[in-house]
Amino acid sequence: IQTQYLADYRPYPFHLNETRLRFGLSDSATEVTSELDFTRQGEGSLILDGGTGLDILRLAIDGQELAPEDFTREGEMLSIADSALPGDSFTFSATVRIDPSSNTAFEGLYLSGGMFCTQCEAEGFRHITFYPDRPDVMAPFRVVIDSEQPVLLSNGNPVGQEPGRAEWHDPWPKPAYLFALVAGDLVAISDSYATQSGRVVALNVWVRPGDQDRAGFAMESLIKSMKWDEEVYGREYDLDVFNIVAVDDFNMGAMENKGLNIFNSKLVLASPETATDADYERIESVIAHEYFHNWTGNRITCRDWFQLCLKEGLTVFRDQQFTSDLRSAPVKRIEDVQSLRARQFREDQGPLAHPPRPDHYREINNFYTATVYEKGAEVIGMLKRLVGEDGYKAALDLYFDRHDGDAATIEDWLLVFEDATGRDLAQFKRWYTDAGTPRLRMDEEWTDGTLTLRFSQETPPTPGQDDKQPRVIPIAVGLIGPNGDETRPTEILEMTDAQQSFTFEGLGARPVVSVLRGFSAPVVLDRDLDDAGRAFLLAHDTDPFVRWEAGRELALNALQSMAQGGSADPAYVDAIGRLMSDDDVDPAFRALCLQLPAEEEVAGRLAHAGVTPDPDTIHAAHMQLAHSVAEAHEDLLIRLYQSMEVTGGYRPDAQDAAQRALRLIAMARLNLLDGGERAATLFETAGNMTERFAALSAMIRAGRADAALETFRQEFADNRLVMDKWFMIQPAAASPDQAATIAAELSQRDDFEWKNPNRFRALLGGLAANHAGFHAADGLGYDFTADWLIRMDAANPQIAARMSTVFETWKRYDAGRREKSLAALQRIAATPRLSRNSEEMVSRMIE
Ligand code: B3K
Ligand code: ZN
Repeated sequence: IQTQYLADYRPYPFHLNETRLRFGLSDSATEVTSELDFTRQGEGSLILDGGTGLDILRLAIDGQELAPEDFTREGEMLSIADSALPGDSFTFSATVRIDPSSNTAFEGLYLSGGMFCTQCEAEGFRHITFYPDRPDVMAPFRVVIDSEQPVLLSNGNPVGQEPGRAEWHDPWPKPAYLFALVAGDLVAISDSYATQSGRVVALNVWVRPGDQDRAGFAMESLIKSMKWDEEVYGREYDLDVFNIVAVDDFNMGAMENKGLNIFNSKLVLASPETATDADYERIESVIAHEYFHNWTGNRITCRDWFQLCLKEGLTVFRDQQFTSDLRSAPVKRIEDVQSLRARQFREDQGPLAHPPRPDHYREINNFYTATVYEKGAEVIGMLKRLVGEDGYKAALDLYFDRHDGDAATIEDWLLVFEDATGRDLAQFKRWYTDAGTPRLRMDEEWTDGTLTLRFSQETPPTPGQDDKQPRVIPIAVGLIGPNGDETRPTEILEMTDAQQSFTFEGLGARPVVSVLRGFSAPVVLDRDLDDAGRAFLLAHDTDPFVRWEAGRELALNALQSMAQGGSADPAYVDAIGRLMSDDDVDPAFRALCLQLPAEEEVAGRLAHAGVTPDPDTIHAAHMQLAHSVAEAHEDLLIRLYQSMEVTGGYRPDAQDAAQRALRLIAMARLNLLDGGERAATLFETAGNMTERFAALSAMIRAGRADAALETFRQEFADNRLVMDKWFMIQPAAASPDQAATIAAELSQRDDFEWKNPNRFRALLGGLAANHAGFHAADGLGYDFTADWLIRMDAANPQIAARMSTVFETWKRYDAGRREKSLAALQRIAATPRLSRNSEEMVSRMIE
């Protein structure tokens, strides 16, 4: 396998003036004719990317068919002999035949339930035709689709539509990864939007006939996104139409193709009866994310794939801002930190660690990671904290001005911040080029009204990066007086050295330090604060993040000591009771505080402290702490379960969702005392999926779900998305000793349509979400997972490789588990014809 290096970047020697494509669609023999107008702009031969699945029917230059000696095909490349080029400007043309019906990798042109669709990012276009398939080659596109399918869509504006044929023109130069085509039996729900300058845009959400009544929320979310990007970033939409299509078979969440976003149907379709509050929130944010890419990604794209976080980090940051504006900012921040810690910190602390801007890869699809996306967004959050609101706005305006139409780099991005604010960002750049999560240690010294905070930072080695230099860390600090009042509001301390102190003078009494407010930097903070201090912050801090964090630390400390043979610490149980009974506190925030840190997180914390985590003991500790909370606060939980009931019709807004969240977590705690009684009643009576699904999950945990699971299955057998939930929750909520067996049984069912990525992820992801179940000492979880990864790899390498990350923490555990997980990984590695995707992932994990 060849490794690609950032240092090897060379510009393409030709400029592409226009791309014209004609598709003659047919399930197994689609013909694609391309005409590419090139002009030489540098030294080098004409080399085009093109996979082995392209059957060449004709190649020509300026209409002149090429003879066999005019070109060579090697692997995924077509080279044209210099002698075949007539001069500096010419039109290259190819007619190829491809077979969408055999495309189970869902990359390039494929079929999903009889409908044609495409996925080209990162390198899928080369499976459609020969092309300079790299993001820095941009051109306007003209596309003609010949097909009997009733709806024929591509990028840009429609310029001709007649039965059997459609023509599209996209005037905005774009790289091939943003190309899209859809042809199928689809219906739209339609609306329109007038932009701030008065352009009227036709909006459509295309779904299968029968799904229209579940597409309304996606449309509302799109309109909110268009408005928000105008108001907050001054960015307006730039075509006459904006189409969204829902597709059942899709490798990831969604794709920002210019003017034609293609979505996994689970991120479009929602009704109260079929989608949960979490599904609604996710739909809203992903619709926004893809829409926001129109500027951050499409109008300004990436020079090469090493720069992926240029568009992804920024677009995640923007969608996070959008959700905070529409819903609750503190709750959104806490949720984002939870996800960052669970996914990105885990990645950064294991064998797959890489910088937000990697400098080498073997398979780029393996780098659509939490580090590129979520850490990429955190780095922008830090930049904004350092330069302030005004600096950020000035830098972004300059970015859009200076780079519109460009394929840009992280250097370009940092330079607009330097130019707009006058700051030197040379040291800050390490956040982009270095992997690993810094450890930040804080010690306090108090003398005569002066508080000194001594910080030290250290980043542990990561693969290929042994020595780490200090980073710029914005540390947001506030001080709380002994009576609970804030004595110093938030200020940002800028740490740049390995060790650095900051003093606060003229303080009357010793304050409690509220540090890393709003999670001002993606670091692991270490400080000596006793349980009383944490309980104090949980009760009094004005910063919601630190408040939540204090509760979480109490819970983690309790779990950590219980998992090492200690007993449940009353500090957490008492403090959480006080918070729960405070009706002035947002129910969503209370719900977050009542959640216990995931077992996986406890394992990570123990490993970090040098203790080998035992999944079974951690699971037992988790159950026991939840039980202690339930017993200590039964009356309070019952009161919350009753008072938080939402009456009236279902609305997916933040207020109602918050009440449901608090009510349902109260139910989950009470479930440990009432043997699933409340859950069983709720399952029968609830009218929405949020409550029914929480009830079903609680019933599984209470061991009384057999009939309910069957009722649920019968009711939703025709709804793929709901059935995914059914496949997911059974291994996820099972008792650990049964989880792998249950997953194995489910995988034998006829309705386990494993080639569908959502279904596959539901079952394997459900098992992996059961920490003690996946890591069961008998190794059944590892074996089951490896069997299916091997099978999936032959059909869909991207999905197999992505799912293989369930093994990334294998080195943390005891010798018996390590031996079994390593054997599973080695078995995958030894599979004949293993994909480049899985080969890269597995070898990085084994090394
Ligand atoms: N840009 C796409 C992801 C493409 C993944 C390719 N394996 C979706 C997004 O981030 O918006
Ligand atoms: Zn994105």
